[in-house]
Amino acid sequence: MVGRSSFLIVANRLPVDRVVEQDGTASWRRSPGGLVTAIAPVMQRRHGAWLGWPGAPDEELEPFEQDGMNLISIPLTAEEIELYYEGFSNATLWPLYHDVVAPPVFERSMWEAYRAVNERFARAAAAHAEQGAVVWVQDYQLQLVPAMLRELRPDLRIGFFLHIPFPPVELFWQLPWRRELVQGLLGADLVGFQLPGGAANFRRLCRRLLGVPYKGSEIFLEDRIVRTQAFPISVDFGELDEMVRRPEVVSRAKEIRMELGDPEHVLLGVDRLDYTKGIGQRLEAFGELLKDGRITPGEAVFVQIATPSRERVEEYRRLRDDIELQVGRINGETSEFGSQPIQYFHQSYPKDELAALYLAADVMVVTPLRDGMNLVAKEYVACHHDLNGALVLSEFAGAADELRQAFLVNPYDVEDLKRQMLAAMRATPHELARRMRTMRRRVATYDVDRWASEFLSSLESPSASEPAMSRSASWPSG
Ligand code: ADQ
Repeated sequence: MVGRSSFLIVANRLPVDRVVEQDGTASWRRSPGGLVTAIAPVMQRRHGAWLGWPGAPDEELEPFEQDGMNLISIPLTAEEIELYYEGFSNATLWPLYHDVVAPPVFERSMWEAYRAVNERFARAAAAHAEQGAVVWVQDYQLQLVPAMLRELRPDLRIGFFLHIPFPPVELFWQLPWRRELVQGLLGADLVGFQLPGGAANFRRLCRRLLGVPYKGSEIFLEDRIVRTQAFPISVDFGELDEMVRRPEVVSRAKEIRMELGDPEHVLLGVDRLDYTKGIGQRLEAFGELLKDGRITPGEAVFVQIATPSRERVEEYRRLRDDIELQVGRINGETSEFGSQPIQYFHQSYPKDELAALYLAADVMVVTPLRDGMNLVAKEYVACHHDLNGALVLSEFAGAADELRQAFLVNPYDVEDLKRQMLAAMRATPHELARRMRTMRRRVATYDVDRWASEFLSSLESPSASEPAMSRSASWPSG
């Protein structure tokens, strides 16, 4: 039995995946993905507890320890997975917060499940937190938890971080449950966003929707202050930088280039297979460059790695079919015997294999239509101590705010995509080094440790609002 903790992470998923060996024995392995990559090192240092769903329906587990973290499992039924996770989180909030690039689904049953599951997380966090503990709630699946938790445990210091963009007021307004959602977030002492623009959108929304005033980064409720601030997330620069210097990773990178037929340019895309990532747009642009004769099939190879993602959500199933059809069409029209210009892989890879791919790539193509940050762009930069390599980066990724020396591109503009991809392929080593050096300085300085420690020191600083004196948050009428 795990006791109460003074530091808790509350996230949709536990940071582990179950693996079943050939002999049938099951164990847990640290899972890939942005959030886990970012927070696991901090958790291990602080010996905290992590609350989350273990990843399979109806799984009731006793708390257990893994990689120096206490893990507390929150069970979900198959119906809750469908309505809360695939439904309200990924078919309603995900598209709504990403500029409505796909139409959001508004369904009452999904909302009800979202509320019930958020309540379960809040109760579990209340039960496992020591007096005065720090609780850090993660992401869009749990936006009601801060207020629910404050209601149960006003002694806690509660932080919330949103990993995806916070949309402009005009888009958020569509949500039938907009009031409840904003009130949920205002239960936190500190609400963190990737970019200052997201924080500003949130403050404006609070004023318009609830009539609460704000000044600078502070929102004034009747009995306390909620701070809002941007904390751009980052990667473990040191770990990646060390990894790509290992002889086995260096030789694997060389081997990858050989296996690809040793083309002059290796272009690379690495994404969860998600409609916000602009995968179709970049492949279309690459296909046009081939068809226009601006590049030849032997000259350049595009490697697209697409991690399987949310495969039970309709929109994602359709996307997979569309992308695979598109890859087949472009390859069919442009391949020569023995070489296919687009190499497509619908698989997950271990970290060192990804690092070797980053190292092998001359041009990293990151073209989301909207993205909170995009860690792939920063991982690529962290892997190029050789100062070789070009980053083509969408203006709509949060990372573009920091990585100004990338070949910035508007992914909605196919001509711009073609221009920037060509410019990246044709740039001189001197120009690439100049750009890469500045970007590396930025990512090395603002790494994931700094992200987490800045959020936590802001949450724990005395200047943050004192824990509420009353048992519940209150809002002025209006
Ligand atoms: P994601 O949308 O998942 O994250 P991203 O930031 O790019 O997007 O993170 C993906 C992570 O998964 C990267 O660390 C990458 O290395 C890893 N990955 C991708 N493909 C992989 C593969 N085939 N095999 C193994 N690993 C793979 C959300 C938001 C982002 C935000 C992050 C963190 O949408 O905007 O940057 O959270 O806050």
